[in-house]
Amino acid sequence: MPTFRNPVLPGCHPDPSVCRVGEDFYLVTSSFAYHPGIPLFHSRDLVRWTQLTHVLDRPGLPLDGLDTSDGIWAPTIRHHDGTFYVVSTLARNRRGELTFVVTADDPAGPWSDPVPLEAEGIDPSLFFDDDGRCWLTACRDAPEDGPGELWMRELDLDRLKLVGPTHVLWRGAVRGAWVEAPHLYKRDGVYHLIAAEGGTESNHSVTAARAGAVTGPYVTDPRSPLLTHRHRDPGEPIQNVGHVDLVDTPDGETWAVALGVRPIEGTHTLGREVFLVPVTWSARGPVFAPESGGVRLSERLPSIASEHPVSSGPPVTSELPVASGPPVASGSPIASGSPIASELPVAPEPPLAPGPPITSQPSNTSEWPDDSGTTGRTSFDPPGLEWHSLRGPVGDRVRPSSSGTGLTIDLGPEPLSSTGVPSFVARRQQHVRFHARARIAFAATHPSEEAGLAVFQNQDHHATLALTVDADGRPQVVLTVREAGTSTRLASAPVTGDEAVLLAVEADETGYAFRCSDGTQWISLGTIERSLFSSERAGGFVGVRLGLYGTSNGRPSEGRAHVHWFDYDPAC
Ligand code: 6LW
Repeated sequence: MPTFRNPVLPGCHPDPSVCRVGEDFYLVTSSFAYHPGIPLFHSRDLVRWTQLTHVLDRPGLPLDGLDTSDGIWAPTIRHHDGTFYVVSTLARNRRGELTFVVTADDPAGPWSDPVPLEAEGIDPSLFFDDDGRCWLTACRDAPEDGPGELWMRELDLDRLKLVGPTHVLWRGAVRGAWVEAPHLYKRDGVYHLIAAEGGTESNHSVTAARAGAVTGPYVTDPRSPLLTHRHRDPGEPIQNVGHVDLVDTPDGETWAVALGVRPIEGTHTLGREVFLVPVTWSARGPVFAPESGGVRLSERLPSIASEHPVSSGPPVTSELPVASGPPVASGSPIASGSPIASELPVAPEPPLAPGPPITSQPSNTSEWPDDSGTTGRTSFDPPGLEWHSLRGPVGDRVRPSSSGTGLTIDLGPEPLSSTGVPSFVARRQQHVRFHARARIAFAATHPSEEAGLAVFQNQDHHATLALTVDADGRPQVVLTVREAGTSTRLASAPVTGDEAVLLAVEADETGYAFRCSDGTQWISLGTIERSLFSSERAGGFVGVRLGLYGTSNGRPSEGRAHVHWFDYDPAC
């Protein structure tokens, strides 16, 4: 039986929502405080997804000042009568602040400016009934018999305005935590309200209610939860499953996209990822994963994928050669401060040449790839859709170099620990094991100036490997970690300063190892344990990103760094 590998979107892609138009599927996910917002993906087979655009591709909604995990939450995408609709919420301090709708004729854009809706709470969704009426559902605090409730109001499509009375639909089956992520479907005359309960962590679950009329009354599906891994061994590879959206294929199958995580020894760093789950329908409603009862790493292919094995999209497999780093040998000892840093062996003579080219080869097996992450070298001409900034555009400060290749970073006053808009661009970490390297030239003129590589969870949990100068103006590379809001300088190494420097991070199940080289040898600056960057330790809703940044830490500065290239390669 042909199979594919879950997750179909690895790395931080939470709260997936999907719709189909003809043979084309479109999927959106949350983007939190990252800009541009709401990535939109296309697929013909539900397994291979290519990013088309961002729905929020220009500034408009105020993200400045937000925690990394606030911002744009849980969008829903729907198509009706030639128009695409995305509804979502701007969250602040973990509360819905503004629910809005955007529309487009073409999913690739342009998308309209956000139109505010008078909607309380979070997780809005749209349902288009057979009679052409459109209903918005969402969740909010329950004034009594709480903690949360799903509610509904009609959306006037001509005016994009909520009209008529509010209908309270349901307070959940499992209770104890908010009922959220509602989506409504109609099948054989029955309205199925599918929701998430238990919170997005280990008690996450899919629950349901049904009604004979769109506004209810909704009756709890007593089979709830219909999909969950809350009862499973914590050692199982996929956990926290929930927040589903359903879509029918042209040949009549139903599939769900769900969020889930892949923890290692209880912590995960890649964020909440998108898993594809088969669904059948019974007289009692949807049956998730009818064969296995759960979300699987290896799942049977949708029949449309078997029928059209070479549909458009990214390369089918990613059997990537691992870019082996320069050899490690003895060299300058470095100061290593924190208990979480461990010394690595030091290295000789690194080649400063780019790593091996990345190629993709077709798989010989009957299993589809597990790896749809964007990989390889970035020369930033232009940066791909996988690159983001925090809380707003930074194109005036971080831009493709005028020389044609590479990235120029004008230092910004904001450090990565701020909730402003730092001179920072980043992409998702999509593999537990990876190598990332950057070739960076930067001549700091003051110890407050720094530019380099960042492993970024949020403003209070990240590590930087940065070029700067010491108090005497001597160039050096410094490894700094920030945990729970406290920054600790872990190690430093002198560099010659007149050449570009290689900065590298390699990660596996245990930690992130940092190295640098100015062309003479690799110097190891230490390893930070993996769990420091995990959602369990950092809190919040996002996964790790790998980024490039430059800051003057609040001082006026004309400093400018040049990034020749950035490599990201999964490792076996
Ligand atoms: C999302 C909600 C949730 O809106 O987290 O815990 C929020 N569940 O469904 C952010 O992803």
